[in-house]
Amino acid sequence: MSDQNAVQEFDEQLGTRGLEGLWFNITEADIVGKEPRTTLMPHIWKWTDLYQSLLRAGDIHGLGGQAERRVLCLVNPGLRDLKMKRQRGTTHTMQMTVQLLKPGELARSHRHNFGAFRFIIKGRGAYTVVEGEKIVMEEGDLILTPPMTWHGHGNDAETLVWIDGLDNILLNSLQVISWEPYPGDFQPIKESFKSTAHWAGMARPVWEKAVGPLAYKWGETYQTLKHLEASDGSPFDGVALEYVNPVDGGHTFPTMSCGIQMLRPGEATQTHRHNSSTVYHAFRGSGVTVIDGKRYEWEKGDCFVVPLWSWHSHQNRSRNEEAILFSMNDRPMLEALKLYREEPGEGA
Ligand code: GTQ
Repeated sequence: MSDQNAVQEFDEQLGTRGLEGLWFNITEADIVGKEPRTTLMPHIWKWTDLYQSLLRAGDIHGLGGQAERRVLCLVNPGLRDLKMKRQRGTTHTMQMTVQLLKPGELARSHRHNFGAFRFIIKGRGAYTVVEGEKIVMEEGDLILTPPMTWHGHGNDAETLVWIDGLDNILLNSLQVISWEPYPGDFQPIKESFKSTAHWAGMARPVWEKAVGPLAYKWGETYQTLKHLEASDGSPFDGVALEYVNPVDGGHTFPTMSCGIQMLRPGEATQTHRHNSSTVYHAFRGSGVTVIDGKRYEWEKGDCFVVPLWSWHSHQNRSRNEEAILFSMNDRPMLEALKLYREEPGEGA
């Protein structure tokens, strides 16, 4: 018997015993090396495609019955061929989606152990109900639905479009994901309106134990950005803010973080990379993000992904107008596991 046959026969024998050899051969070296390697790909979704597809989904798909939500998932081209839908995230940990709710519609209540947020991008007058508290949705607002909070959405005004961000892809890969419908379609709205969504500044009610619904109004967010306009800002991100969780002062969620950054007219950032991944939404203005040497030009409404360990820098293309990027990233998850790494690029 040739060596090759002996190797194959031995491998098969090991297999029947639930074993596999590890000899650190070339194949493993291909997968694991000195630097992180990712199957994620950089990608941009243009607003015209997103919006047209959403409007079409609005014509074709109603809510209620089989449809819990009317949502389009942004699927990373590097994950497109994975077998299960629940693995085909925007990154290997997070999902960004766009959602449409038409006037008169109700998206029934449910809860799950993955965290979610909404960032409102178009329209006004709709609301989300989180743990019985009715929160109005207006452009630029960020609204959190922490894990296991009941939530549903309603609309008695204009057609509304928002972005959802979820850490469901991570929870799925950890095999701990759970989801349940509200018994009785839509949760009742509380009469007494004392929402934690309306805590003023840094003061919070001492009798509130759990993290309830949280909302960050655009007016306050924008004011903070403008206050910092003349500051140095981050060399890599311009005037960049993280949405802090007011309950513990930490990241937006234990697993993921939301950010908003302003690139001032003509501002161009330095290059860096990190082993967290980021999904961006261009909220205002236009610019270009260079990812591993390739230019991704974005305008208002576009979404794009910067995979982990990719070199990247941003530029506002306008000489007179600011550009504002909303984003989500999985850095908190990496930090919690003490795995976070970051490197400046050449010249930074
Ligand atoms: O609106 O509650 O994009 O439960 C995915 C799952 C949105 C939602 C998503 C959800 C929701």
